[in-house]
Amino acid sequence: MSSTASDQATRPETHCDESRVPEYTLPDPLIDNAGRPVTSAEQWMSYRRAEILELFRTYMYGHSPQRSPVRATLVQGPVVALDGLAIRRIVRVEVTDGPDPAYADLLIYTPNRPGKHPVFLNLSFWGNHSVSMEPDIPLSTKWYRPTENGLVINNRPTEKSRGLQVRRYPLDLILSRGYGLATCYYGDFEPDDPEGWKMGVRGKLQPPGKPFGPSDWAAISAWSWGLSCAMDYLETDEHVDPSKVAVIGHSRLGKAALWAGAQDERFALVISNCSGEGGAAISRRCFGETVAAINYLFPHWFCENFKKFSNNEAALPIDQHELIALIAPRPVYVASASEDLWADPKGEFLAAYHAEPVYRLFGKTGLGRVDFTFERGVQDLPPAERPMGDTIGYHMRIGRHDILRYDWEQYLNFADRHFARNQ
Ligand code: GTR
Repeated sequence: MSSTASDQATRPETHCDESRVPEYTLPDPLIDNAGRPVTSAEQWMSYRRAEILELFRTYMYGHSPQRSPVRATLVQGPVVALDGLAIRRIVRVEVTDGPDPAYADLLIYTPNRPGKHPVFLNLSFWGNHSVSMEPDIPLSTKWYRPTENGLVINNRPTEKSRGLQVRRYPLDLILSRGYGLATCYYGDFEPDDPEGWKMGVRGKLQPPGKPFGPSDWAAISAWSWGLSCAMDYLETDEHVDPSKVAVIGHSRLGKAALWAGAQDERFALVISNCSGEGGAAISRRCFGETVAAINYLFPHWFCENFKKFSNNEAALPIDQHELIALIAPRPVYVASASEDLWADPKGEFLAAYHAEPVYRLFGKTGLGRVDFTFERGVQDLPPAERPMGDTIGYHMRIGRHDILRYDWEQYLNFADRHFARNQ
C-alpha cells in the first residue's frame, strides 16, 4: 500500500521498497538504562526486563490499571460440540466493579474427555458466532463497526455474519490435537474506533472528566488487559491447564497478544500472526506500515507519547525485537505471510532474530542458527513455508494477510514441542 503525492498532506507516505530501508541501529536489550551491560538471566529478570517494560508503557502502549478480581457466570452449556470432539460453553466474565460492569463472553471449547487441557486464548474480530457455524452460539450484542453488506445493522452483527471467520479457526484440528480454544470478541473490551473507549473498559475505569495522560493506556493495551482478565478466569476453569495457556492473535490482535504475553508471565506461550507494525515488525525499517501511518490511521491504538515518533523512529528508546525479548524465556512464535508486505515479513523475522541474545541469557536457543542471508537492496524475504527455530519459532506462509490452517498446524507443532505433549 503506498500513497500518492497528492494525499501526502494527510496520509503519510509509505513504501514496500527494500532499497529505501534506512540504515538503522537497534537499541541493545542487554545494555541497561545506565549504559551498563546485562550479562545474566538474574539481572534480566530482577531489573532490566522491568526497565524495558516501562519504556514500552511510557512511549508506546501506555500504562494499564490494576485489574479487579473477575466474576464468572456460566451463560450457556456445557454442551457436547463438534461431532463429539469438544465440550463447549460460554462463560460471562465481568472485569470491572460497580453496578454496570464491563464483561466479556468467553466461548470455550475443550477436548471431550476428563482432565485439564492446554488452551489457546484468542480475541476475535467478529465475535463468538463468527468462529463456528454452530447455530446456537448467540450473536454478540456489543457495538460493531457499520458495514454495507448486511453483516452489521445498527452497529450490531446479524445472522449473516455467523461463521464469517471459520477459515481462521480450524476447530476440528485444534480439538483433535488435544487443545482447547477460548475466545471472545475484542470489542467486548473496547470497540475498535477512535471513540470506542467510551463504550469499553477504558471508559469504565477512567475517572469522569479526567482526560487520558500521554502515557495512559490506549486500545491495544485495553485488548491486552482483557486477555489478562480472561486468563484470570481460565486459571479457575476446571477443564483448563493454566500452566499451558497460549495467547494467540492475528494482525492488530497479534499486537495485543504480544503485548499481553510481554506483560503477563502466566502466558506460557505467545503467538503473533502477521502482527506487523506495532507488533513484531522492526519499526526502524520503515517498510510497509510505518509509525506515522499507524498513528494516522489508528490514532486510538497507542498512547499519545507514541505520536512523537511518527517519522522519527530513530528516537524510539525501544524497538520490537525487545517486545519479543520481554517474553523470554517463554516460547514465542512469530509468523508472516509472503504477500503481506504491509506488515513487513522481513521486519517481523528480524525482530525474532534480534531477540536471540536475551534467550541466550537463559541458556535457550531462540531462532538458532539462520542459514540464509539478506542482501540490502533486494526484495528478499525469509524462505517461505520453512518453519524454523527453537524457543523462538518463525514461518512465512505463502499467501495473504490472514491466519489459516497451515499457520495453526505450525503453532500446534510448536506447542506440542514446548508443552512436551508428544514425549
Ligand atoms: C491494517 C493495519 C495493520 C493491521 C491490520 C489488521 O489496516 O494497518 O496494522 O493491524 O489492519 O489488524 O488487520
